[in-house]
Amino acid sequence: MQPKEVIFVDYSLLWLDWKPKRALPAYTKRIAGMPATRQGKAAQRELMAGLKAMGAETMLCGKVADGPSIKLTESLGSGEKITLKRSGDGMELIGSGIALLYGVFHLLRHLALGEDYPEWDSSPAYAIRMLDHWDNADGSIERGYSGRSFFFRDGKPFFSERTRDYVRLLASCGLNACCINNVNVHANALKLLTGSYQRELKRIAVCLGEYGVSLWLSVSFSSPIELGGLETADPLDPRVRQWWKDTCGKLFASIPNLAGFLVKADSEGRPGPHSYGRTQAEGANMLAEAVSPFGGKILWRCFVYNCTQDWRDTKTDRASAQCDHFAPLDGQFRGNVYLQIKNGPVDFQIREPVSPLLGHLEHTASMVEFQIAQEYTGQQKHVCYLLPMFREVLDFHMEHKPEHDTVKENISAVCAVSNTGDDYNWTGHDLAAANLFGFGLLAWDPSADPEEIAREWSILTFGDDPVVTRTVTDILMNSRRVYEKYTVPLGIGWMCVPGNHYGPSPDGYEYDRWGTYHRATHKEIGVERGPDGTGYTEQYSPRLAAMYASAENCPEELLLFFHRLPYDYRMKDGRTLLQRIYDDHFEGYEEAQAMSDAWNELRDKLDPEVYARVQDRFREQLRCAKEWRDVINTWLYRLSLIPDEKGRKIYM
Ligand code: GCW
Repeated sequence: MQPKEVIFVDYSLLWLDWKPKRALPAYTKRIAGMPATRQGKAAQRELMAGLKAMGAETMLCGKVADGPSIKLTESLGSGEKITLKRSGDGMELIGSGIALLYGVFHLLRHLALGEDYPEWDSSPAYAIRMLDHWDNADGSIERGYSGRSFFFRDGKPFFSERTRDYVRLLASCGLNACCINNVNVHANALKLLTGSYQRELKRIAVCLGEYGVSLWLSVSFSSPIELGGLETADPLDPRVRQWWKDTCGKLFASIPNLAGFLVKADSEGRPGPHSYGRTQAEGANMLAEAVSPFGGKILWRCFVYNCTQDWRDTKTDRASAQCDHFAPLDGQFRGNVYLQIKNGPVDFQIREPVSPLLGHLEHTASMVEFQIAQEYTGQQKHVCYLLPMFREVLDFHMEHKPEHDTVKENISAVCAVSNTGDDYNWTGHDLAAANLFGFGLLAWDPSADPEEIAREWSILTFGDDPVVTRTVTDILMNSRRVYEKYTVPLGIGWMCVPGNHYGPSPDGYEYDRWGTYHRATHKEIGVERGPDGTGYTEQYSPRLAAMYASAENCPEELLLFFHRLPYDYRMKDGRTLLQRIYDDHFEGYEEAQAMSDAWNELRDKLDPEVYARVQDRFREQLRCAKEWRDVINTWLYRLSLIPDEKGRKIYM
């Protein structure tokens, strides 16, 4: 006889690990209302389980309760809009099944935060609030820093209890869409389209659906060749179009809750319409037509650029590529195509200007793609809370229209590259879970305050000791600026080790094909992107173009993104450019040290394992920050032979 398999839940529940509360309002004793939908029932179940975990003795009362209660009133057809209102001494939640679920999580969170009557009347800002997984079928994750995939194992989709808990985490912060496989679609993942893994996919899809999360798949543009045996993937070829229609017919019929495809085409070696002399619009529209009978959508990435650039070519500018390729096509995409635009016109760096393409799409649906996987921002070994950056982008005025011209008003959806894996704590660094939670809240309400989110996340995760909350919130809020200071200066980006993108290597990409150059000499550094340079600034509205084109008016944190300047260029505060870079690197390291010291002060206030895990990460962050500081400063000193004015140690 086979021994029975014992299943251990070997992972944390993050902010859903509700802690016992001393005092809960009396209404938490009773749940009234009888939701009929699967999502409504999930809401009721979550409410019951959450309240119990907080220490309430809750009972289900049927339609009406005798005494103060939480009443779940399910109203069909009202989308995601949720109302939480005080009703006598109780609370009433009104909305569709999925809205009730969002309402329940809101209520639980606010009870955990100590609020008795958290009234809320809210609809999400975007209909698609998405996480993109770069998970491969073999279980590895491209740019994954927290273990292996929990969606794939041994070449196939994989379902476990963890899938359910993941989906609960997503829904609890308002996320409602998830693409489970890498945009770089490798051999095994191709088969996701053909029905080979229907059973496994369906299980995942059904589980996601129960929590209102739609399933998306990344597909390869040349699937008709790779899977269909055709010799072409030309989007205008009738056989290719028919192949996609037939394939979608079968796939959508067998996978409930499948919402559409995410496509990386003509990008970093991936196949796409350009190979056939067709435009990005012709490529996207062909797929859009194939998914449209099933209400499907196509998320088409705009990360199209020349990745085989010759470093001797000083005219081609990778930053311009998104706009060059897509702005002229505005209006040519079908209604069910969303253009997915990377934050950062170049690539997810710690500091880049807002992509100008976000101001050029009047007639095309668009979405911003953030990256909470910390590829260039410390790989979840360094603490780097990204919400302040996301807020800056969403609040940015593109200045093409007199009003409603901020990024958050121009886009129709948001997504982020996920930072999760099968590590115990899901995100490698315990503090990186704040990016996951925060991204969800911001996707629901782009005006949410990153500091308030950090505070809430800290209380839900570590309990409500005010010293812990203050310290963790401060660490999170300072972390991006600190990381920026000890790594790459003033928006220039890169300077990281090629390939794995971790740690310093200032010339690592300098003579390479990826179009990411600083072109530093003994006198000056940077690429001029104004009208006398690559002309990139011209992609912005006139006032912004003029502002960025002038070194004097350009925001200083982006100075070297836009300009090539001598080391003795005077910054606004009188320091030279070089001295500012030296100072930032020395200060950045010291501030990282201060964050680590602040964490150490919490030793007696935290779970010892959590404390030690984060302390370990800080050790590595400090080692690496010192490396960045010394390599960048020494490299600049060796080029310029200008010493640090304060006489601090630079290595020769
Ligand atoms: O920044 C680059 C990453 C690649 C990634 C690519 C993309 C999935 O280094 O790993 O590929 O971006 O966004 O497509």
